[in-house]
Amino acid sequence: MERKAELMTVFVTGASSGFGAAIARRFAGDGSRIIAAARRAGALEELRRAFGDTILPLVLDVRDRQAVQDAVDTLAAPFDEVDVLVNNAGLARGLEPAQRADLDDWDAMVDTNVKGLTYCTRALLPGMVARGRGHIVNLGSVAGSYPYPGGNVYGATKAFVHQFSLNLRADLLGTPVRVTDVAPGLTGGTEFSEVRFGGDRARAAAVYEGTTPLTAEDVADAVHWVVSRPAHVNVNFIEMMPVAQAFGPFAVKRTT
Ligand code: NDP
Ligand code: 8X3
Repeated sequence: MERKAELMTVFVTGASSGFGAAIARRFAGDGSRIIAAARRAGALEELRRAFGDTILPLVLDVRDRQAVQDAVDTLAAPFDEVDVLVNNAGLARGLEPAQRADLDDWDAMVDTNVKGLTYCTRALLPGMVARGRGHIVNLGSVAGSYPYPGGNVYGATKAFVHQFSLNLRADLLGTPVRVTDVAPGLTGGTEFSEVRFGGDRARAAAVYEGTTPLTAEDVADAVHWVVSRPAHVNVNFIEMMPVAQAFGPFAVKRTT
């Protein structure tokens, strides 16, 4: 019999799509209160329609440092004591080799996956420490551990997520606040590849063709599992892949 997570207040970034929406639904299913943050209001309203007033839709661009701080400072009861922050908002843009990549794409990934994640963390962490209760779950990626062609800045942002997560634990020793990096591999059914390929649906679909990829619900399960461990257990890192994915040999360029 699965243990139900204690009812909590969970702040999920990127809740309008993919993993974030699945994570919001997973915790809302327990009766937890969800602050569902993203830039697009429509999907957040859908969550509220599905679960009622336990969902607080929050239109927020995590790249906007002041907006993040203002949003956290003005959270009203019963949403003002956040127990869990899921730093999920993020994106990949492009798959070009570094020498041809678009600097605007690189900026978007650094601003969202790195800076946005740190803004949300810095805004919510003091309250967690003061209340003696909290968990930060960061969405990393296998791209943060294993290089691949065209992964350049995207993978580097996820390597940041991994090391930042571990360094947070170092700073938080002596507090009960927990930190976890959840790093999935190939996961279908989200907008990730469509965003990466600038809206090219056919190219996005080809990424998953002939595979059974992970789903957003698989990732939501992992996030829910780490949060629902007993309070003395900190899961530092979970890396997960579909069975259809594994590792290749190092690439070697040979002269003929
Ligand atoms: P989706 O594109 O489906 O979802 C991304 C979410 O992030 C959307 O809700 C989007 O909402 C939100 N978002 C993007 N930019 C911002 C911003 N500036 N401010 C607030 N919200 C933002 O992707 P996934 O669900 O697949 O990915 C979620 C996370 O998981 C990302 O961090 C991604 O890097 C990571 N990941 C994905 C994998 C995959 O294969 N799918 C595998 C490993 C990790 P909106 O546009 O409304 O703002
Ligand atoms: C998303 C997985 O392999 O496309 O983080 O980088 S991958």
